[in-house]
Amino acid sequence: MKNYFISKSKRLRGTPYTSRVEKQGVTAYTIYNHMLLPTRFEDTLEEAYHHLKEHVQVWDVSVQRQTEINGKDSSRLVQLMTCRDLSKAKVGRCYYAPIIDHNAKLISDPVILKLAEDRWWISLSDSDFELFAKGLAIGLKYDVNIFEAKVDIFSVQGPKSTDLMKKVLGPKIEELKFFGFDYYEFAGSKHLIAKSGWSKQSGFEVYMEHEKAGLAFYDKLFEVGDEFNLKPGCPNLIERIESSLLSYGNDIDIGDNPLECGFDKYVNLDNDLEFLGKDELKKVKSEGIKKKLMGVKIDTNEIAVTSSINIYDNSNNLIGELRSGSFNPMFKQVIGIAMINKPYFNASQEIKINLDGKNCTGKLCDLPFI
Ligand code: THG
Repeated sequence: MKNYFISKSKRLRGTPYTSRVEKQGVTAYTIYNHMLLPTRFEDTLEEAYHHLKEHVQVWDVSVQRQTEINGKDSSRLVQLMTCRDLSKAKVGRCYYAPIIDHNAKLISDPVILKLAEDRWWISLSDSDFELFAKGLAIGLKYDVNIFEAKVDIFSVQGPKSTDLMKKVLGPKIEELKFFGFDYYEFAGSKHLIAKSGWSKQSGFEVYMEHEKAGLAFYDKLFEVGDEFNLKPGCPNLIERIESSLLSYGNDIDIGDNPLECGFDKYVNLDNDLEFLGKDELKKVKSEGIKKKLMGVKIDTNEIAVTSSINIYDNSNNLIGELRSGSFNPMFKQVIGIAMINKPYFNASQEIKINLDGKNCTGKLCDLPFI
């Protein structure tokens, strides 16, 4: 596939780490929340996948922007926008939660951090969330402040991430539980660190608020990282599909509701909570969904998905669309994520798909893949 340059400008913001990753050999970016997100270093995608699963990488994921919502009505507003029950949410924990509109359509699938009883960060996927939140708050006259916090995340991902972090911060970091966060001191500043990240290889996310100390922290990791075979990296398409981590704008978007996306465990309807789209979701639940996110295994070893690709059954009936995919070295074939129409929901349904002029066969499967 031919690739093209991105013309940089102020509008496509860099991050505090851009100078670092450019010295470290970044070779491609995508744009996410109007910012630069590295997508490739010198290693191939497949080399980076194997490295991520064996060692440890540091990623510049500043593009995961934080919308801060604080003030007297902040909990009410956050709950109004999500179908996940946050009434018992605890300070010091992260919550993956679908943000939906009045028709129960997906606006974003952020990680929500509860910083204090009346202070939240919404850690966004590539989506138009902040103006939606502001519009609701203005219209409802809620007593809240909403703004983009000055926070830039770097992520430490891979099986050796705990050993690396321990070397820099000490053994206390080992106590952090999945999706918990706490504050750790480095270079005279406290840093919010969560046990989270967009891979299933275990890792941490450092929510950097103090640029000087944060960059010193980033540099320190590379200073001591050799013994863990540390490399600069970025979210890996092969690993994230294999791990079934969804990508907003690719696998799911504003045309889908959370039940169609398989977010059933984050859809809490039996309660007195007030949130947008609740009646619509109850209706969808009683009538049943008409499309559903599923896995696809395709008998080929090459794919580049740059828009959705139609999927057919053996009688040429359109049964859904492929939304992302990549060759997977473990499955030794292409695997992908697709939105499949009713009544073709059964795993092992045989499929046909045309990839760049080549007719391919394959099968549906349930998510997650592993
Ligand atoms: N970290 C932070 N912000 C983010 C992302 C992140 N914002 C954008 C994007 N990623 C949001 N999407 C996801 C998708 C999946 C997960 C996190 C963010 C995830 N899911 C786990 C899973 O599916 O098993 C755990 C979910 C849970 O147990 O609640 O980690 O990566 N800061």
